[in-house]
Amino acid sequence: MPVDCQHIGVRIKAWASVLVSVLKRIEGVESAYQSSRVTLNTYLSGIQSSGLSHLGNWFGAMRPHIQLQELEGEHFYFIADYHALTTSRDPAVLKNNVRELAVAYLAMGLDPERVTFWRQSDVPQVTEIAWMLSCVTGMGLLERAHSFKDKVAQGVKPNVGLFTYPALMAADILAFDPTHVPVGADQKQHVEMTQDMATSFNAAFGAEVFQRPEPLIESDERLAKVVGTDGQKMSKSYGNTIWLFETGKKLKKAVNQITTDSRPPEEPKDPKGVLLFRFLELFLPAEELEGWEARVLEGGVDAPGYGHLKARLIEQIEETFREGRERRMEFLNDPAEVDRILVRGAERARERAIAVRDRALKACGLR
Ligand code: AQP
Repeated sequence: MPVDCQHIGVRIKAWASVLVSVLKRIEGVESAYQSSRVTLNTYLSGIQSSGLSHLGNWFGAMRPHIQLQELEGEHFYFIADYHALTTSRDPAVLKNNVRELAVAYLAMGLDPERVTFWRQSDVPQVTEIAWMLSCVTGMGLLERAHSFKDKVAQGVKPNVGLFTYPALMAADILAFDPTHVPVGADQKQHVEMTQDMATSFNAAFGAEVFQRPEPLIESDERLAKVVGTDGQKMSKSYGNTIWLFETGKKLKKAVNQITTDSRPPEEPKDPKGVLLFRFLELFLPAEELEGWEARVLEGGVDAPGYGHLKARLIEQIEETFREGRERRMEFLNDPAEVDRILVRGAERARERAIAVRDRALKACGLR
């Protein structure tokens, strides 16, 4: 039978154009679906009141939390005071840390009208959920937690609370059905454990009780894992932090803790090997930063010494948090307003957590 090549070519072209239009439609549906999901997103995260919030907490967590409140969706942020109890032994210090953390969030722009903001211990349903999750969590999962292992390696004497921290954290999250958990890179594993616990519970009782959330981490690694004055991850328990609102002589003292070496200013140096630049990168505009880097790389009589770089860093930290420091004083002078915000937040948070707790109780036969 003779083959009509021209005819086949026309048919292939026609089919190709139908296929392209179908694919375009699928793409359109997908992006419409994604944008409809964006409006439904629920963001949730917390910070331990185990000390004063530092630059790592700010860049890795608090700043993204405050920026996210601009997006449509629901926003939940809390002060993890039960978590702080794993290390805290001074009631007055713990109380003060809770207040300071609440004030820091509010001073830096968290809007309690748009965000449900509360103290973890005001929502006891979370500890009930933590118990239910512990009962479906293998010891092996908790034994693999990097954060626990790092703390023990740093000489922290572990207690059971520190060991089971991931189960309480999973409950903190799952009690509110969030879709996204904005955290620093160090918490990625804990959010993944939360996903595992949600799946284990649902599978164990054959019910869709908990929703698996996704971690949301700054894509810029310098922000996702801010280094401390000794070059390790900045962490309250490592004693290498710079407090967000530090100023004057104390700020100078903190910045002076940033490890440097004894090489003279004239000696050309690779900025990548100078810890101070990890801090300058967080604060200076790109163009200015490049200028300092070029001068350090070149060395010679015009090269800045570590003292110059530290002075510039101090100036920029002071400037960045000037307004926040002023607002902090206003909130510290109005504790009743801070309490009112936390109490109202806890009421809203409890409502949500009670519904999820009841779902879990029912699924496992306790109700
Ligand atoms: N260095 C950091 N860089 C970026 N993000 C960080 N976060 C903490 N340190 C850095 C993020 O801050 C949020 C709250 O952390 P947390 O205080 O609740 O617990 P943490 O991660 O264990 O912080 P610390 O300072 O190391 O506390 P301690 O020493 O008390 O355990 C999280 O989103 C975290 O990723």
